[in-house]
Amino acid sequence: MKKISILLLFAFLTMIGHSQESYTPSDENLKNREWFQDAKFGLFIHWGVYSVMAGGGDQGIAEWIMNQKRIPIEQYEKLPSFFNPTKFDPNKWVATVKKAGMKYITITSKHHDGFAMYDSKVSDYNIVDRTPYGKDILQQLKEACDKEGIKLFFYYSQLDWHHPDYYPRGRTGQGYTGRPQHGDWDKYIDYMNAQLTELLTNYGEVGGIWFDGMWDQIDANWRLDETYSLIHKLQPGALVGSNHHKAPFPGEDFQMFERDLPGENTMGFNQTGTISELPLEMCETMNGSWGFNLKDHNYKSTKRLLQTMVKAAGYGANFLLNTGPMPNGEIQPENVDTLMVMGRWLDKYGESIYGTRKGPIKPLHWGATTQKGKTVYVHVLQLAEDNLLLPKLEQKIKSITFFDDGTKAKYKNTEFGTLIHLPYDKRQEVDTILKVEL
Ligand code: FHN
Repeated sequence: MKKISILLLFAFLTMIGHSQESYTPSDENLKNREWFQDAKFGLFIHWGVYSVMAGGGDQGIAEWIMNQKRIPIEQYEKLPSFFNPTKFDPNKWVATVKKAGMKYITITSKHHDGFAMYDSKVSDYNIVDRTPYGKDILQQLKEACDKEGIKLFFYYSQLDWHHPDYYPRGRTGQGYTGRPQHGDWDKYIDYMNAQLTELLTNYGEVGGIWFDGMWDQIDANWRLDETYSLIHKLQPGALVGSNHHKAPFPGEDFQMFERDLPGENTMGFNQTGTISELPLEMCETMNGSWGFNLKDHNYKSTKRLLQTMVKAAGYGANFLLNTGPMPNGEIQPENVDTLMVMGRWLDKYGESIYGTRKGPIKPLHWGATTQKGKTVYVHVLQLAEDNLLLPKLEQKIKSITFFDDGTKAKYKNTEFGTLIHLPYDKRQEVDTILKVEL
């Protein structure tokens, strides 16, 4: 009995060291969670000094080039001196985001290479001190976002291939970097918390912090309790999420899925099948790279991206679509084209996406459902037949109309569900939307 209680106490103590067990989100935070779920569509931006190398001639490499090409810190540190994005125009970025129908931006403040894209005072390994450009990207972007009512989230990599105290090392950043084989882990966490403090005090109200990299050594003592409490103390409304590829830990405000719909695991990242009750977000690339890659032209079609966004919405998840800006500061024209097509689609069909929650029927092979009040939007993404059997809904159906022209759809209720007639001449290339009134 005594042994069991000691074990329980130990388990409890390790748990509280790990995450913010006692966390109760503030009213502001809960309000922002609602805003987040309404927003549905955001732009992910992977931008750092690695963009200068443009993937180094390999298709699958961009922001990982330091690790994949085993570039020692001494050499990699030369990259900032080539980084001079004279064409960076934050207002233009934000205008693109707005036209795309996106409501927020999540940008890398520091990726795994450890280089801060803002004016950090706790380390001179940052854009202001080390590049000829010499200006704070985040500051400029935040000002542009504020003018247009776009929320800004900061991506922050907990994994660091540059900091000497990121020791013991995890699965990556080993051997080649030239760092000594010793370091003080707690000093690294202090450094990280100091940088987060800068991000949460120098840029006004931020949407939230998007953590990544904990998967490098998931069992290390990350002192999450301290970090999450710090964020929630500095900005109670800021949403905390972490791409650790596990079910959310206490203290997190949303759950994210990398390049997979919630619950799916085609990429090998989502090791847990858990879909939590927290707001959800799926992030996706437009080609196969996060950062700018000159050789990666494997662009996904706008149809595919729109359909993924719709399916994500069917799970109640936001769609965070990525771009890797070029080293001159411009967004790749191919990406702008894609965003414009998506924006035009949302101009017309946004009612069935924004402000909705997951529908009564989980996404199936033919499509997905979203819901707002008593209206269910049935998104038919692919269907070979001219009839759709919609599984039984709990509430009685009052009417079914085609979103496009408002005409009534023919349907009949059967013991298996509602059979809806979908003639081919009513079909849309991307998504045939039906409005079902309950
Ligand atoms: O290693 C990163 C990768 O570079 C990128 O930032 C993505 C975005 O979700 N996350 C990591 C891998 O899980």
